[in-house]
Amino acid sequence: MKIRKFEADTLREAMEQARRELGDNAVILNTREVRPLPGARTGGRPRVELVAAVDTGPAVLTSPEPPAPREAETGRDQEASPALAAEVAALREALVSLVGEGVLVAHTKAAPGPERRMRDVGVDAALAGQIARSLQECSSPEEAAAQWECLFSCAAPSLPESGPAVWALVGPTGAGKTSCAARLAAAYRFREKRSVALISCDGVRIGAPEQLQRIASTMGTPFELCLDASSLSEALDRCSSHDIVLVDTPGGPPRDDGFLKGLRSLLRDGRISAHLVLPANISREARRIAVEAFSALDPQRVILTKLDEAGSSIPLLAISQEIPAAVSFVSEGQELAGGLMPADARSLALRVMEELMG
Ligand SMILES: Nc1nc2c(ncn2[C@@H]2O[C@H](COP(=O)(O)OP(=O)(O)OP(=O)(O)O)[C@@H](O)[C@H]2O)c(=O)[nH]1
Ligand SMILES: [Mg+2]
Repeated sequence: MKIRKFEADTLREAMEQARRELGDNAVILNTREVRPLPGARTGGRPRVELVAAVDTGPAVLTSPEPPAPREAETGRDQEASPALAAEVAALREALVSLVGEGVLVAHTKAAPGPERRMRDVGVDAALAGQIARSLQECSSPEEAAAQWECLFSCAAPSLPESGPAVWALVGPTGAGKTSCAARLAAAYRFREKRSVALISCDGVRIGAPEQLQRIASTMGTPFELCLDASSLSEALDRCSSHDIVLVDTPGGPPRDDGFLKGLRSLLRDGRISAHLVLPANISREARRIAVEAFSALDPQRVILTKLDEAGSSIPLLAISQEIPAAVSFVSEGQELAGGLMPADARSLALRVMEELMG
């Protein structure tokens, strides 16, 4: 293969030069506008640079050693023949010398394929392979979502046959527990017309109880502050006529055994069910630690928050496989009203498939 760079006043002239030198079979690899430096002789007019190539049979470039496959690459990546890899490496080197690394990166560093993207965020390799293969047969993200919604387990929180549903929101620091308590209270109070009470057990975060108390008073719902298990049980007795009692708990480091022990002890009243609030934007490792630690509280449901800050929806696939219970709600944004929605398997799958197929 012969590769040449041409420069002219217009694209047409540059193409003409390429055709003259390389013949009618020349293929244009890249074009760009070259702006002259201040004071250049060209009178300040931009010129056009064109890189073209023509196949001349065996490669005319010297081939370096084939590059060793990168460790993380397996499967099909490694099956490419060494001769082909060498030729690609030589072509790459020639192109870099002609057009520069930046242009080459912009043109050739395509996003990794769906399988790699899934594996990179922690999706089980076998599952990632299966999904990636199925995507090749799907004509739309909707079709793929219909096929893979089964991976997402979503369910509304259960309401007890008698007495109030008492949901304690637990999770890592800053996950969105207090926001969820307020949003759930607003949603059940105003949309579902249920009677709701709010309890804060957060004696840690400065201003947290006051914040919830203000929201409760705006909504006209009772509010209690309970800093230990016995005062919480007494408050629950007083809230027995309500439909739903939302208990906000303090955040803490999931690795801290003392914190978890304290939380378990605080929530020991049998009427309380834990709901794990998990932000979708935390790192894989932080998520693994949080899921493992808070699973000790046997959460009845998981609320996924901060979907809007997650950057990518693909990790939702991994999250769905890791969490210990069905997802009840998902949240986005910081508004009190509207940001919390019932979780729906099809729409979670669609978010992921749109990104993988986009
Ligand atoms: N973008 C975005 N921000 C959120 C979401 N949910 C909560 N937040 C914000 O995240 C921050 C922390 O939310 P909180 O509700 O105070 O979190 P927390 O889990 O109660 O925090 P601690 O009590 O300190 O552990 C606040 O600024 C919220 O407005 C969400 O879904 N999306
Ligand atoms: Mg809080």
